[in-house]
Amino acid sequence: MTEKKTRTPEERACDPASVEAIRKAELDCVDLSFFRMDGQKSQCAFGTRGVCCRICHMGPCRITPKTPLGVCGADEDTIVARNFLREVAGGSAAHSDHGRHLVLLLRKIGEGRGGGYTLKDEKALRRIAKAYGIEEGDVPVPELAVKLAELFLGEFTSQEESLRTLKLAPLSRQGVWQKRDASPAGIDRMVVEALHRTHMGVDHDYRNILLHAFRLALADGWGGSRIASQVSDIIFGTPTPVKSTANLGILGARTVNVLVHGHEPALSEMLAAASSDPEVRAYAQAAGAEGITLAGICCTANEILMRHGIPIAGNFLQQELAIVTGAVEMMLIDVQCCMPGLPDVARSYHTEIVSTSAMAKTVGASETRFSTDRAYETAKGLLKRAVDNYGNRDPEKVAIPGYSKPLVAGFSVESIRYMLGGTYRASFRPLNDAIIQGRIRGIAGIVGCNNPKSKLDSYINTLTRELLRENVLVLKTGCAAIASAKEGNLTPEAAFELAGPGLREVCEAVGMPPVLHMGSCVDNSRLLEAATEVVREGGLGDDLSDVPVVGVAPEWMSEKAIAIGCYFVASGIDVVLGHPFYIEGSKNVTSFLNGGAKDVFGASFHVHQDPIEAAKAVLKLLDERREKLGINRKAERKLMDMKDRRELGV
Ligand code: NFS
Ligand code: SF4
Repeated sequence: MTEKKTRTPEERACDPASVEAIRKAELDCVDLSFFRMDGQKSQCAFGTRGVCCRICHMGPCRITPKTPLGVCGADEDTIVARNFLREVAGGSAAHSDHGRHLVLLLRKIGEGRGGGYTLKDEKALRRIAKAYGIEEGDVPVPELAVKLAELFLGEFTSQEESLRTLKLAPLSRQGVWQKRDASPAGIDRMVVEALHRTHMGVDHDYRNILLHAFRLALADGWGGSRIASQVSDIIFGTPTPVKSTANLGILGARTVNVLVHGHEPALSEMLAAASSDPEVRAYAQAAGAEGITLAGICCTANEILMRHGIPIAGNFLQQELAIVTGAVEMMLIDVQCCMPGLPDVARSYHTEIVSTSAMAKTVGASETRFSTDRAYETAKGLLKRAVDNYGNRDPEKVAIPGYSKPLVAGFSVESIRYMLGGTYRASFRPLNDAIIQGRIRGIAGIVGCNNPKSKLDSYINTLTRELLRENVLVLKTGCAAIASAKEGNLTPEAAFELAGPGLREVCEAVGMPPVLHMGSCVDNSRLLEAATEVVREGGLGDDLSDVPVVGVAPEWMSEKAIAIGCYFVASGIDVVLGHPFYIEGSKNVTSFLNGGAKDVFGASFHVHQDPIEAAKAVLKLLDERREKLGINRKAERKLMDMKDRRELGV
């Protein structure tokens, strides 16, 4: 148990459910990441500044005023840029490998070896195949699935040819990438090349290293992540608006609670199906439970929320807190963002932690290997095991914080198009018009994680409120979206309370929340897709660097967030960070990423540790773009008449 606790529960989290659970953990003497953060109080200044190099064994070398060069002669620019590129490689690899696993499943299904998996959305298959130029209209579905899977696998392995997914970007953006030599070839090759370039004695020019960081990130955003979203839509269905609830209060006092945590949606989809299997339900009832509550943590939560309305137990920093409620029979973990400390927390309660991925074992967790062939059987077996564990729940240790909020999620680009324009004239036109008229000032994509360095959800929610008041439409993914869900901001009613008059009018007319939940972190590719739709619809410039769109990563912690930031910037979208990268040991790297990148890609990073300052920065960036487009006049204040409403398609 970490001794030094310097912050109260109220200082660590802003939602009451988390505050209660942190307090309970203190009483139960359970160690949490929140407390360990305090133990790590003075974190290494060399690491924070990015000037520690342990790439070869002449080192580790640390750059100081007295030792400005490593043993090999590398200076701070080389070292900082190399460390940064390796982080982008880690993040891009994680997203893209997730995408690859889905592509392999798509191919299996097409070949008739998909076990219980089918293609739920054949329309999506045809639509996406068409976008890649391989849909001839008469190819049978299984064959087309195999063809598309092969094409996607080629995106991973292509040696010299640029990614085909890049063609989904606006033409002028493709031109920027060509001109800047930033178009990535195969995703795997880009990751390997990043490791090669950063090996001792290879690439030493920080500009060249950073250019590869952007190139590689593009292979993630337009490649691996985009493919992951597309294939998920084909196999599991393209999301449409769906109602649900979020926060720890969704756990049932008298149900068997099973949490899915991690990122890959294949098993959780099967669990979703199996949780309503009559046999499993009867089994739960026979054990004295009222049923099974299946809920999610982190991005797996977002995946099954988007498609099935399965409730969300919490975001990243709530993974331990969910166990602390004492009411979770089983937590299933796979890849990414699952803390290795979970089994330690679980030891104080009766929760079984089950690791389901052969590449992601955790000491202290039991293992159930999950294969696609027997997926449904495995899912049923796991749920029954959770039921068996229900009897071990210790009523003395149970305290479920009674807080949860309703939400609406499921905003894929397709569903936004329908929502705005209706079935017959589905289009982004009403959104573009609202931006041009100034009713909507611009769009902010708020994404990313939680980080125990700051108060859970606080920055995200403060920033979101500020921007809504200023008529900025907010699109969200990942743990940032869950933060809004817990605040009740993902409901159409939130528009009355929080949105400025222009945004409120649009939300009311369409019946949409002012914050649109677009999915998991790989679904940040949907944000690129949405911004591309805005460009295609016309009237707001011809490149992503023209459109009044800004990305924000408030409480980020993961390498994936760095990769996301880089592909946004390389796509021409400015990104505001709630705290800086580990680059400040190099003035050159810092000034390139936080400024110079604009000359290359038309966008850069901006660091603002205060959410109010961040909101001002977002508005300034949006207004600069509006100014350039010549639409930065004050919105005419008038109430919508019938004509306006008809134009909005309602
Ligand atoms: Ni994104 Fe989603 Fe959450 Fe951060 Fe982790 S779950 S993939 S990395 S912590 S937002
Ligand atoms: Fe030191 Fe150079 Fe080796 Fe890095 S690569 S550890 S700076 S000698």
